[in-house]
Amino acid sequence: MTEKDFIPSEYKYQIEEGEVTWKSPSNIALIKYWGKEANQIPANPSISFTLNACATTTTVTYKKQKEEGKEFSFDLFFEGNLKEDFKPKINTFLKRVEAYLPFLKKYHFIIKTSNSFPHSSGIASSASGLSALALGLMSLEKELNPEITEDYFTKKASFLARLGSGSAARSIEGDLVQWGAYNGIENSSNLYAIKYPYNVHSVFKKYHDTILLVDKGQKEVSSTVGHNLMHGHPFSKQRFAQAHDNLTKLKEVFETGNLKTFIEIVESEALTLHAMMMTSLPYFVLMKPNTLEIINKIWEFRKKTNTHVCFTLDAGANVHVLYPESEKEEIFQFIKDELVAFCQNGQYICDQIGFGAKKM
Ligand code: 2P0
Repeated sequence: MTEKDFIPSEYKYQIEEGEVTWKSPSNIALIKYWGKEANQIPANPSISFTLNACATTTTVTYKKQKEEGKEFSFDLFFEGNLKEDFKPKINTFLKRVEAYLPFLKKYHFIIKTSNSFPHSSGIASSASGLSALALGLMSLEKELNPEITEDYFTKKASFLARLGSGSAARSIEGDLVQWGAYNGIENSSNLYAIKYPYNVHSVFKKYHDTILLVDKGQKEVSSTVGHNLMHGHPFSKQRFAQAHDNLTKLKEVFETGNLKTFIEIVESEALTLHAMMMTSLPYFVLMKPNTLEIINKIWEFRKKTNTHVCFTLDAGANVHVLYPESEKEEIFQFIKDELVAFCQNGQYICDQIGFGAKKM
């Protein structure tokens, strides 16, 4: 499919008003997206676990205006309060998707959104937030044209979410989601994410992610700035090639359930992401001392116990601790005994692999 396929022809129906609510999860990348062209066209393919507990719930209420507006017309509520300062971000998003949703200026929207995770926990809400909003707008499109298929609905929701924020493209479906053109996966696309289409070993069917909140402060560097620093980065070519190689290796791991190799790839991806930040110009370090304390503790514990606990990182100091269901008691005990002490105010979130966004 190309961008053109997402431009609708005339709508069949007139819809005066309505309301829809979607709950959309966050996701954690195993192979990282870091580097992009315009409109969130990724420089390399990525793959993620969809999460379950970390989610945004967004209600979109729409009412047709007497006349089509010159600007977008919407009110935004975050956790019950009118949020003027979030409006520019939504406005930018609406501008980016307008060509694909030509009805936007015909309606007044009330957007009410809330997150399941604590505000400013350092967990990015762009993936869950923009995917939830994209789905809400797609629900209106489906009202206007009930003939669109489920497959088109899902792909276009991911496509629109991507225009808001790259990683949001991966938050529509579950449980393993791939985004970005890659030779080894049929129908993979830079435009939208797809559910990973091949066999996945049962060990990955129930995987845990305990998110350790090491530093809840505002990120010092926005992801958009970070992505852009991959332009002209001395190691970008090797990095992008490595992501393809890692995806090839991971494909085999998903088939066989080889956790040793899984750990190697996932931890290497996390550290490479941060290595890219440390070697860009300007350079920056988003890990905190406690991030490293936790990583070292995980390595020690894994060596001592032969369990399969591992970590991954986002573009921040928080640590995602990943482990299979069969080892959850032992590893969760370890997390409580030895890792939580390194969290800010002892805060952490127990999450696990999830199955995608839900209409409420
Ligand atoms: C990822 N991250 O694959 C990577 C790894 C963070 C670390 O995608 O500019 O918020 O909105 O496309 O998606 C975070 O960046 O950036 C991200 P934009 P996004 O999840």
